Amino acid sequence: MKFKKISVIGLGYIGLPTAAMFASRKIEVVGVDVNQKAVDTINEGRIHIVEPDLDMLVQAAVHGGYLRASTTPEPAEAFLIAVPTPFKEHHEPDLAYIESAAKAIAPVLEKGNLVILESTSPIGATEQLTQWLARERPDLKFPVDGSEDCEVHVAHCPERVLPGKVVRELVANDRVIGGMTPACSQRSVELYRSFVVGECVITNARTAEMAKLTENASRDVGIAFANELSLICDKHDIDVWELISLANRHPRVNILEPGPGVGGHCIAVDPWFIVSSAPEEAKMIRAARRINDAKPHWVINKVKEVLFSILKNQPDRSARDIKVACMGLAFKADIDDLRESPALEIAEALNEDLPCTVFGVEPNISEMPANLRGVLELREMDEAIDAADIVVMLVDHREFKTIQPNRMLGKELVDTRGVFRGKHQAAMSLWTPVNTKRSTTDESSNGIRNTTRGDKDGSASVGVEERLAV
Ligand code: SAJ
Repeated sequence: MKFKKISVIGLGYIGLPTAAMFASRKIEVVGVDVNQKAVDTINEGRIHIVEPDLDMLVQAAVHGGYLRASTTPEPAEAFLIAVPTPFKEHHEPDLAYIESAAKAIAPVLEKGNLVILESTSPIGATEQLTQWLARERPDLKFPVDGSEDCEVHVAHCPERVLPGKVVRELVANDRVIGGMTPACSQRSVELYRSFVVGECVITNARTAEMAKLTENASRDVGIAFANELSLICDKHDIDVWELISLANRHPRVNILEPGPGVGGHCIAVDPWFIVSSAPEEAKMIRAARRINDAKPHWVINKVKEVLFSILKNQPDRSARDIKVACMGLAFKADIDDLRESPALEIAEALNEDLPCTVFGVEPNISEMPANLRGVLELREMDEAIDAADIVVMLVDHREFKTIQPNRMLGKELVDTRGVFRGKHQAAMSLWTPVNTKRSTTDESSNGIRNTTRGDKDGSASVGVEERLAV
């Protein structure tokens, strides 16, 4: 039986594209969100987040009369819950948003409805959701304990789309569908079939929950391996980017990319749900989280080392004269999302810790978030590079990849993303980035300044500490 009316609870990075996708198939969709501003924006046919192609999709859906937003749920045939699942203290999952969503939809549920949990969830969350619904609506039969004798179907169907490619991946990716019962799974497949071209693979709710967590934990472990390699290479004076590209020529090796740390609200969060459910067993998953969380601090220290060597080699300058450009503030390339961004964490820490002038460059935003206005200056790319003594490359945005290496002449570069590798490799062959350490700072034949390994041996010239002081 086809669905005629669907409700999506939570109109964020996942809920809104999902709602618009159903609406694009001419199904009536009511999106529900507690944020009145987001609701108003969507009802005008506009979007409150940045995601390629989503604006057109939402505009067409709203103007075509298939999508509307509201702050209160209303009856529908299927309800998709796409609310955040952050962690609390000690990395314990916080299901408060799911519980609120359950309480909000319970009064409008009817016999024959389907409820799908799309939010990334710890093992057992779908069972917990079913119990919350059953408690709120004792007049309806729910599949508590997997009973087939139910009037409302419940399933977990985790979202798996990549921010920046959401619209394409929503349609193309396979879906893992974990019903509380086989009938719940079957009903969910019928729903997703309306727009998913990928395969809909059926399992049970707990396995579906763990599958989603496993995907993100696997990526986190892979990135941690690359980040660990970057530290080892730095120690041994090896270019980690060259090393990885060589190792990846092996037919069964595929190492991910090191960076300034892991950001976003998924990969840096979800592995903890596994760790908190099996603290004794999840040793590697925990270690990966720690390695990735430590990387921003390593980058901050690296910039401090560079500053230290500038002051050591240019005794006439004080730290106050030095300008640091932090290139990129988003959590990854070509998006505007600053939440849980290691790049932002690094820029803020440098701004706070150093007496230098620190500015941020982020081509995807027009102003700093409210909490940073007047604290961290936002500058245009070219202007920032011209002014900077130290350029810290934090995000590999497409704009930064067009920067010619000669723009770095006379500047120190800390390139956490390998932006100046690959395309610029030949041009940069005479130049030594900071993480391939050399023992002294000097001018190389092309005039680009080499960066030192800092003064870990404590041999800095007298007076550097004083000039570092605020
Ligand atoms: N990163 C690296 N090196 C890499 C790849 C990524 O440092 O080689 C960093 C990024 O810069 C970023 C962080 O990791 O800071 C996460 O970025 P991402 O592109 O790996 O992932 P997300 O968080 O945007 O989306 C992930 C995706 N999961 C997987 O690829 C397994 C996506 O499919 C999920 O739907 C999403 O999490 C989610 O919502 O859970």
